[in-house]
Amino acid sequence: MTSARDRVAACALAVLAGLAACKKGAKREIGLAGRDGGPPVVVVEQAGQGGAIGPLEHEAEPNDQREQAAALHLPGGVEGALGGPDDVDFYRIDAGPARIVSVRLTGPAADQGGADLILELHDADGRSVARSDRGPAGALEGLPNAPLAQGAAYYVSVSQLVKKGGGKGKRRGSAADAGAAPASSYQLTIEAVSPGPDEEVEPNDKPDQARPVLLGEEKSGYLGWSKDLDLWKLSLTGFSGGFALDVAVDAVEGATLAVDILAPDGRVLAARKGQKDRSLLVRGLLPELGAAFYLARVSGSRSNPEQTYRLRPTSRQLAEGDEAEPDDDTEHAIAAGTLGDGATGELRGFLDGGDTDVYKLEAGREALALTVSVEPPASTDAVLRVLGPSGAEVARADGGKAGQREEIAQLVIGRGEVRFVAVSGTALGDETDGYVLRWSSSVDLRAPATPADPAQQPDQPPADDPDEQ
Ligand SMILES: [Ca+2]
Ligand SMILES: [Ca+2]
Ligand SMILES: [Ca+2]
Ligand SMILES: [Ca+2]
Repeated sequence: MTSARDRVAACALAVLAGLAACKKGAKREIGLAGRDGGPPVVVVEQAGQGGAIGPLEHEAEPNDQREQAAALHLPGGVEGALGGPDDVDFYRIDAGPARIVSVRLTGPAADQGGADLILELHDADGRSVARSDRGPAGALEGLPNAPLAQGAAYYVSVSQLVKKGGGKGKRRGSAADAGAAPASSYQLTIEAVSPGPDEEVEPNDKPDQARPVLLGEEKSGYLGWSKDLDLWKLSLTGFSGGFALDVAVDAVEGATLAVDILAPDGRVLAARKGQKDRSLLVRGLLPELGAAFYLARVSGSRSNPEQTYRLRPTSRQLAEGDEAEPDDDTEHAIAAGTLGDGATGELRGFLDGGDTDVYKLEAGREALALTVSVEPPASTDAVLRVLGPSGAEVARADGGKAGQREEIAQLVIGRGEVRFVAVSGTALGDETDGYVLRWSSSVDLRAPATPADPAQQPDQPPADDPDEQ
């Protein structure tokens, strides 16, 4: 939904940065004009947004303190330069009505004399509201949808990342920085944006700020700044018994996604972490009885002001043997069956983003030998464990590589004892297929005869048949 605006803004920045990366064909027009060595003028036609940026104003030093900050008009922009590693430039924004703004900061790459820039939005008291520190020099820093409260004053600061410590990198205050280093130029722009009905509205890091999402809907949001948290309210109305909730979040370039599913009272029901540049799935959540909604909390390792993630909750009918989350520990283990001579079972599940699945095998009436195996999908390196009644590990299989079967064979289980089977592993977080877990039990021929019921013991052949010698 935001692509047109994003493209325009990205093109504007690309023009600012002197890059030739823009494709024509967008409805909105962008022009760049310089007047005989005068300041560059960036014109952004924003049919839907009613904004235009340009010409860029020039920074006026000193502006190292908030009290010295010049106004950054909305929409507007400024050309400035950091005079050294310790220089900080402040600009003031007067919000007027409550609104959402997109702030973008660009500068040259390191080989063009650029610095690793940091963009930060502060409230009137100087508290950090949002920070973009993606680096390196030349990378876009941006806050794509920062919320401004009505009538409040805000400050934007531009600074640079200075490597500290005794490494071989630049040192603060070293001779090289004392005055020889050229100023690092930057361009800072700001414009108001209007979220569409399927886009997030910041702030949304608290439950009462979460936007509702119905099953089957798709919503989008930004990992908008460092440590941005986005909460979504996943409606569970109309959920039938035997159906489970699946949540998909599409990949964001450069980021490792994390998705937590929370109960209305804030309990974390599932915590998943994906892998860089990959989507993340949370599958098979069985809604608690009476729960009207769950919360999905989306975050990422790195912000991306240009590309949104997309969130899609769906429902799926569970088949016999499908796991139902949460089942991450012995307390929430899935009852997988009762051990007995000749008893078998087959179960299916997913190991999305650091998930662990625990199954409970009920006590048998006789000493048994348990064999359990897991066949993971191609990209998952599975770990199979058997746990005792207290949760302590009694057996483990982790010899295979990704996609290879793991097995624990002929594990002796005493009469009346409970065992848990735990499946975990390094999964991609968005692998389509799940694993298959199989177990079987048989009377343990090595176990001593059960004293309480000797008549039931089958006739056992001697371990060493003399006739075969
Ligand atoms: Ca966000
Ligand atoms: Ca947020
Ligand atoms: Ca699972
Ligand atoms: Ca699980």
